Amino acid sequence: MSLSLFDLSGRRALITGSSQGIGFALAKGLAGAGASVVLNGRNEGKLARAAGELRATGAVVGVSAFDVTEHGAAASAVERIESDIGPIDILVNNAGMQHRASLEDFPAADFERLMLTNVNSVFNVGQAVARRMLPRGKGKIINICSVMTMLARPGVAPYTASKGAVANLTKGMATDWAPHGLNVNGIAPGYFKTELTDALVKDAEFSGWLEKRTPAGRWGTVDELVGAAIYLASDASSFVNGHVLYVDGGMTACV
Ligand code: GCO
Repeated sequence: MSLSLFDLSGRRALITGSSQGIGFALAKGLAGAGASVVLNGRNEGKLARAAGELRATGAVVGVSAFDVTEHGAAASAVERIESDIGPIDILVNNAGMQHRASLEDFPAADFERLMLTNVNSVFNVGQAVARRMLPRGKGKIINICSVMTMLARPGVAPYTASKGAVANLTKGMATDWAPHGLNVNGIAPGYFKTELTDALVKDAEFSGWLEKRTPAGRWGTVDELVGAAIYLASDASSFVNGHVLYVDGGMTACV
């Protein structure tokens, strides 16, 4: 009985920014728990390749190419998914970007683009999907935060601000939408080896610091985020709302 709490059979998940990295790993993981998935990204070629790789595992995969920073595009894409593929039961707001520079030199245009990609996207897609989940009285929304939700680091102040905003938007969404049967929570990854962090992984000095700073003593691998996503996407978390689950090897538990 207990394991069936985590069964996602018959559920459909939309994962933004899922042609690579954490998004792709979460799509693969949710599919492994029985969900059919819809991949999103801006690049149709990368999406098609990711969908092909996932279908090869037996997963049921759709694709929806749209720019999550555009409110109208997100609304019409969600409408197309719901009419052409089917209702969205699970939304993972994963799309995000990074730009590293000292704050005094940080270009205003890059600051705005980072906020649009990391924060506005959560509102754009979250609102569009919630408008369909609310009348159904159920739905799961998972927003990808970061350890930078809680901690800053030199050179990534805008990213830190954006991930703090995502965590509080998660709490706001939970507050407004839990009365209608939705569960809205966050996952805050620590340092994982992805395309986004490749430059850091290759930096021996940074990697050495990271391994000392993390109680687990290592970088995470993206498949280690799947369990948290299945939990928050499933009936196992039916009374969990507004929670940000840190998956960080213990980094935020210690100085
Ligand atoms: C960076 C960022 C990212 C994430 C970190 C924790 O400089 O790329 O700090 O690495 O914030 O992985 O999620």
